Amino acid sequence: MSYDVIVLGLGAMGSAAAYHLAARGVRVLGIEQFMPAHDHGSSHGGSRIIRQAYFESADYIPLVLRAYELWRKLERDAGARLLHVTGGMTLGSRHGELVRRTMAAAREHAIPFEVLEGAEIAERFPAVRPLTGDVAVVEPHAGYLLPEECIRAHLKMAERAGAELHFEERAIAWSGAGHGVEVRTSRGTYSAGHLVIAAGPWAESELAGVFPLRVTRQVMAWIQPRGGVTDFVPERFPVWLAEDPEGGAVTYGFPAIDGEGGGVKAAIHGSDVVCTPETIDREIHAADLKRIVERVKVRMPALDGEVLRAKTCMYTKTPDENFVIGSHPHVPNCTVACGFSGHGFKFSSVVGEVLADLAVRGKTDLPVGIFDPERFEGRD
Ligand code: PYC
Repeated sequence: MSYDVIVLGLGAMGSAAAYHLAARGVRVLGIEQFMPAHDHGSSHGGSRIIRQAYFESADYIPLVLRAYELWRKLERDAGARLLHVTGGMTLGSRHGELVRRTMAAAREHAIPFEVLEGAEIAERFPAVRPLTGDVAVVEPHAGYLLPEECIRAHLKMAERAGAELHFEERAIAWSGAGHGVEVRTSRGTYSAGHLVIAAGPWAESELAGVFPLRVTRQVMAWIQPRGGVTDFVPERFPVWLAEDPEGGAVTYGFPAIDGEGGGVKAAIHGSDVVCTPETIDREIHAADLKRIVERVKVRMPALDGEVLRAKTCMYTKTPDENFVIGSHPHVPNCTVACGFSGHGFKFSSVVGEVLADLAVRGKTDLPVGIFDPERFEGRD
């Protein structure tokens, strides 16, 4: 069977790409090895942060603003609530990288924020006991997305626009073939004019090591706060990121979005435990939970409670922690999206738009220069 575009991987990025392509009248085939919105990769666990004051680089801000527009459009079209604005708090020393870079990025793009100091932080957010010297950069438009619902909404709209979606079908091999591409799967062989590879942590194997990607094991924990969730409800507790007092390491978390009994989700951003989707240890160990609780209770003492549940997921990191989006360096008619480095989900709506632009027009008007796939060429 022949299509205009085949999308390999229907997770966060692939589902959005399939939707944007189909909405443009392109004949799309989407192929996914699992059932939709699965928990084997990087886009599960009920919540993902969305924020505008982008400490990683101000270059992401025009994209995240477009992502907000597209999330709201998707909500209207699919009839689903996906994006919840709670406000966001970035906590740390005024002199630390996290706070300084957050404020600098916000100023560069006139993103609104205010800075709370010392006792003001606990007055606004009673669950927080700031450390000496802490400030909180508070941004009003931050919040969280429901990742599984977002993926389902993109897939629903893709199918409604005419995309053909195959689940529980594993890609075995793909190749550039003349003016197009060919994909062999566990069920058949398909050809298309263009291939989009959005394989998440499977990118390393799908792309045969073309990019220097490093997949790491991450653990998310849902902690029952001592004394209950009163101080953690979204009206009193925003999504947050905090930098360790020694600098560098970042923890993050969410309000109690599932009410009393649902716990408060928190995690450490990044890890040194390298894995693959096949080798990751999906068991949760006492040491995993201890590591998270020890870190978050420093500023949120009530999070010293019982861990109700926990789950592993994976980051796929590039050396500079910027995404890889663009043409495959060696295969014409192939666009790649990978290396989302643990901060990509919020962008998936706009990444879908970019991938559709690249597959159909060979270019995009959105600013994606920092994601150039060729930037690693010639590096060790
Ligand atoms: O994308 O904002 C984010 C984030 C923070 C920690 C992990 N992801």
